[in-house]
Amino acid sequence: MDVKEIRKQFPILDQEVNGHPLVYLDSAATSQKPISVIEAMNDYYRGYNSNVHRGVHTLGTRATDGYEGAREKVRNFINASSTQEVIFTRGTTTAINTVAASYGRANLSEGDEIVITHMEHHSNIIPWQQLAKETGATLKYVPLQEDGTIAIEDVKETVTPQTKIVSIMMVSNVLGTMNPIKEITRIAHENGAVMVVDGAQAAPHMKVDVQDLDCDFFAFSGHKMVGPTGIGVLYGKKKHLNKMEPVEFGGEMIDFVGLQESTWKELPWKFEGGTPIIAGAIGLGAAIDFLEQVGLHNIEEHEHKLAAYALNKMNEVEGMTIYGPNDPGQRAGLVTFNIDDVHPHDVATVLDAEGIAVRAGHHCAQPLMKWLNVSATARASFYLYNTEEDIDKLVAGLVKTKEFFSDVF
Ligand code: 7TS
Repeated sequence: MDVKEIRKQFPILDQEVNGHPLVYLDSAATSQKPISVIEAMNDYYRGYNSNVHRGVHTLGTRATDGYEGAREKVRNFINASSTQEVIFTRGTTTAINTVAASYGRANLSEGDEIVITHMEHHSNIIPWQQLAKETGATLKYVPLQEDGTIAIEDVKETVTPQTKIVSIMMVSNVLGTMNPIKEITRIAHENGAVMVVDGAQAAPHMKVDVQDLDCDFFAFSGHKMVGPTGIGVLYGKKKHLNKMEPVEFGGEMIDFVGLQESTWKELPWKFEGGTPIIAGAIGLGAAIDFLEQVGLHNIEEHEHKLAAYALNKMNEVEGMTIYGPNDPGQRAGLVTFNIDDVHPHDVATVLDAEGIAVRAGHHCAQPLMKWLNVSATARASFYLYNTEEDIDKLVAGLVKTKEFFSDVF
């Protein structure tokens, strides 16, 4: 993998911020976009902008081909068995909400259980809280190990025959932990529950095979995988999607409309009410082309190397607390940390003055912050365009932050 060549495809990286070359270490929040993705969307708007699925005119046909062609790219990317199982959504959040509102409302009632973990992102907590309130179901949490991993024994203890839904992230956006989703899915199925996977931090970084995982639903966002904002995917097994009611009603998703009753289009369109996110889907298709050309295995390996390098270097800085598994083999390409006596927002501000972009805050995971016993942390997250040099600059910035604050106090 030639990172130098890859970087040339991301024009945004070639700029100075606060007088320093930009070091972008916030890809877990959103990734940057290569020229091919930007151009694919430009080409659509400049050359064949039209609505899809309706007209016979030439531009409309091209737009439909682009949109449905992107669906096939997604199908192949996650190895779904059919494009009927690939629903375009606004992102991970919308995808999980769709499962909760459609599958959840139809299948849960008082006495049933929903199981999640203490490390989930808010978008994989709140839809289930709301569903539990509406249906009288109970929301249960799998506890975490000291090092921020999930023990299979704890999953076995928490999931029971009353559990109807298990919903767990594949990779943590805070701890970097890679969770044993295949094993957890097996436990969910043994208890008669469906398995929902929040794949927002997995799909961009490793090869995902939904058939191998055997999960029932899988959600991810385009913008974290070099694609545009506003587009994401809900994968669902056909046997569930066929029985599920749509959650948005209107144009595009109907077959026959009468005065009192209507019928729905077949999968996947019954879940895509209204004019869809055409440019976004086309951009996501180009993003998938880009990632596959580099190779998901190469990306994963590169990020593991960066994470191991970062853990090593950052552990050498005095007063540093690093969260999540110590073993780089157990974590994806991000490092969440705190420096003694310095607020993470101050860390991020000092780093920003050096042109280094990291995220500080609760990372949309307040229950996890509570579990870690902190109010906030700083996080550096890596992607295919980051280098060891970026990490050297981060570490130099952290040393500077420490010096700055020890002078102040
Ligand atoms: N799930 C996980 C694991 C995430 O990391 C995120 C976004 C989401 C769901 C929600 O995705 P969306 O595209 O629907 O917003 N995570 C982050 C983050 O870590 N920093 O900013 C956004």
